[in-house]
Amino acid sequence: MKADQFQSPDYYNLDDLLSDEHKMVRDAAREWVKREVSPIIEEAAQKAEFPKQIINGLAEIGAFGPYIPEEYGGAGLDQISYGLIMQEIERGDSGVRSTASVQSSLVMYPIFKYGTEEQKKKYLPKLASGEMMGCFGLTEPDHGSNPSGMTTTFKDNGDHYLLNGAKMWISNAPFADIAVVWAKNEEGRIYGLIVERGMEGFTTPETHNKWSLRASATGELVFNNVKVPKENLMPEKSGLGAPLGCLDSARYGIAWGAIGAAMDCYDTALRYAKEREQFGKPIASFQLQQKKLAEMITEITKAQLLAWRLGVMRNEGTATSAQISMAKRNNVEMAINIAREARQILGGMGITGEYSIMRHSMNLESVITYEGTHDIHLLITGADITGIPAFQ
Ligand code: TGC
Ligand code: FAD
Repeated sequence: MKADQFQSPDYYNLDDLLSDEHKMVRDAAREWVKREVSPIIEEAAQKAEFPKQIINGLAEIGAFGPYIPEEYGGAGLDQISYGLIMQEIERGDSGVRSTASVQSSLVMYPIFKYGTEEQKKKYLPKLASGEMMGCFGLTEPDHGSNPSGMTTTFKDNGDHYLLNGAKMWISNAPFADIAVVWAKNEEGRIYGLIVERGMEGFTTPETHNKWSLRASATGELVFNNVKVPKENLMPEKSGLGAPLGCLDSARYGIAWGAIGAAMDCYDTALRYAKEREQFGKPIASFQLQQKKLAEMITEITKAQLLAWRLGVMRNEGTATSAQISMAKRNNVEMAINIAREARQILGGMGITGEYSIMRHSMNLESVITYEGTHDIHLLITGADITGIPAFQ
């Protein structure tokens, strides 16, 4: 793979909207990605291996629990810093950002929000340092977009719960030490349980043959009469709103992350177009290529503004779930379109692993599907503006 020459586009001087702390956090993440992710990520993706050696570095740049308070090992940062970290990591690779998103928003966040004080003390510091890795089990083989239909259940069995069922498409499952698992009790009420690797009857078979997110490990969670200690149930929130609350935080991170992937594709295509000559001129001199590049920077700039404004509202505590859905949907579509156009600017070279664009393009096929599909987010906006849910 070519040396990482990334230069971040900032057409509307958005840096002026950032504090010194935001820029410091962002620049540290950017430097780390250049140093530790870019040199190894293509090979990891080609081999379909999660590069475990980056876990410590992710922890050091504050990517595990950026907004979790310092007393629990988190970085204690605001939502804009969290977004900027996700942007920089996904500039490197969506799969690496997935690992950070899951650990922060889908494992640490529910423990922090819905867990007991004992659970917070036991798990959060280790998750923040990367000593312990987690995964999040909501999706099932027969319930993806409609998680409320889940059939994974737990029942009271004296001094423990008995957990049965299966989860599918779970990021980090093959190596996670713990899983935050959403299951129904005997009354059909959804709760989150912390399941630890090693519990009898709990297995995590890996999902192979993915063409997307190849540097991220995906797997199943299978529960066969798993005895889960009662103290592992997170008691502070139940119902579908509990896992969906975690998704709000992760979807927000993706709205920023997708900008990173798009910026990398744009920057690569711009440099290539200025260097590559055909018909005796740089291809950047042709109007058709300029149209592509001009539209890319326009769309990136709009997405940056959307994410920044959403971050401000998240900091104020006023952002709605529907506003988050709009940003996730818009920014991922923006990124996938830019990846496709950028790939074409590189001609044949665009399909090779010499450049990052094809990997981003394939990764974004997962990003547009997970954390709520493109269709589901449109329906969330539709329901919000009309007051009429059209999910069924
Ligand atoms: P609905 O009746 O609308 O809502 C049920 C309850 O939940 C509340 N609620 C929310 N609460 C917090 N945040 C949100 N975003 C919420 N959305 C809804 C709602 O108020 C209600 O509360 P209550 O108290 O009245 O019970 O539920 P529904 O069954 O009609 O479903 C709505 C729908 C389709 C929007 C929802 O189920 C959905 O978002 N589906 C998509 C599923 C999804 O996103 N799965 C993601 C799995 S995790 C993942 O993909 C990780 S990828 C990780 C990575 O690698 O980065
Ligand atoms: P389905 O729900 O079967 O949808 C199939 C198609 O039907 C989609 O186009 C969808 O938009 C459309 N559709 C569904 N319902 C409607 C409707 N009402 N109206 C119109 N169209 C509709 N899940 C986790 O819990 N944890 C994870 O860590 C995790 N990681 C993932 C990693 C990867 C790489 C992938 C690919 C997925 C991951 N997921 C995870 C699962 C992901 O959230 C689901 O794939 C996603 O929610 C969609 O569910 P599904 O695949 O079952 O598709």
